[in-house]
Amino acid sequence: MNPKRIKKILQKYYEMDHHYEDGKVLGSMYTYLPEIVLDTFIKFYQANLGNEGMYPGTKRMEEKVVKFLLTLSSAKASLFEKKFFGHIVSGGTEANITALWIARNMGFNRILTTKDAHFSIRKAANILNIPLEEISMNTGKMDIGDLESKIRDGDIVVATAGTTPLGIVDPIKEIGEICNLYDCFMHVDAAFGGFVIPFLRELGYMDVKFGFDVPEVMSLTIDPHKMGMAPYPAGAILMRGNLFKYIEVDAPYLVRGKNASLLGTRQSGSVAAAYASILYFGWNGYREIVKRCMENMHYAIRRIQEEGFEIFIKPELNILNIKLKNPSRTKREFLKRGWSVSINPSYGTMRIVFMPHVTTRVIENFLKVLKNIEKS
Ligand code: 0PR
Repeated sequence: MNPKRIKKILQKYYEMDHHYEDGKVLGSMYTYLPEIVLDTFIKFYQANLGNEGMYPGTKRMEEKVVKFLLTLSSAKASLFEKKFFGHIVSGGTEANITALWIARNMGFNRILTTKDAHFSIRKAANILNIPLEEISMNTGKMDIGDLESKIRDGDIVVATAGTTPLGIVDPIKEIGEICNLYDCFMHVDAAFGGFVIPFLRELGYMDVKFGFDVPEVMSLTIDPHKMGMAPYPAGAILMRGNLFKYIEVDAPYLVRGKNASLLGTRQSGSVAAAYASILYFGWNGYREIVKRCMENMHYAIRRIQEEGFEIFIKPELNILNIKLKNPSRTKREFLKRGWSVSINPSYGTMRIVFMPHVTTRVIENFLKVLKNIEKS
């Protein structure tokens, strides 16, 4: 077939998908990206850090991205002082599995986490055959008292900095203080919050620790492909010390002869693109993104309340929940009208992730549809 015909066929399928530009996507943690970032992805699409010896240039960019992530995570020593280590992986799921895989191989043998931890933690527990015990929550946060009563030596405590359903930050510092009293491994899932919390601190919205400035934190998930404005697949796993040795295997036929990641071959155009994004936005650019997302969310809170709807739980990050009588029905009605929305059935809410594509215009359109559905 000639390319023109192929394009025509593909267009049909393209139009079946949702696109951020359409202004009807409310529940996604991803957004549209600058052209330079996408061009970089295509330029480096052949790179495969599964065989990193063949791509020393892309490997250098991976180190630069990791260095930036370590800065976000308040790691004082740089990558090159050999105190902290990191890999770009396919996403938060792989990052969480990798952290728990390392912890298990170090001898830790039970996971403690909350119901609102991302489902990838449950996947990891299942794959790695580690029992998981739930810690109860208090207004969306891990309950310290319940943790204190259940924790014992050998546990892996998984805290979340920016939960998927509510965008709430567990009390990381207090959890660390409890972990300090036991022989525990503490992992923080900041897949979403890692690119938000440092800027909320600078903007004066909150003042909490979530990273390596909490001395007990051994590993951290932080994803460029969420608020880091990088294309999939780009998650990251950061470690205090070179703990990757616990999962390293010999791979004699590869240029480096060793491999220490869950995936073998891995798409690494996204590593170059994540670096391009860091160059494009820089620290101040990311802060401006967070500022705009928060301002749009506060506009939405005011307008939602004006229209007589109720906000569920005071949001900490750029994730907002609206209390509804029958969220499943509301979701169905939105889907029928061409929207992509997300609900939290256990909280009886609809959830909006304020990514850059969720503008005030999108919110006004959303409110019109919401009023219409809720009245019918
Ligand atoms: N940890 C947290 C706190 C997360 O929110 C997520 C994903 C993960 C880990 C797993 O990350 P990966 O999906 O990169 O493996 N949270 C979103 C979710 O499950 C992911 C998402 C992104 C969903 C875009 C929809 C979408 O359009 O809700």
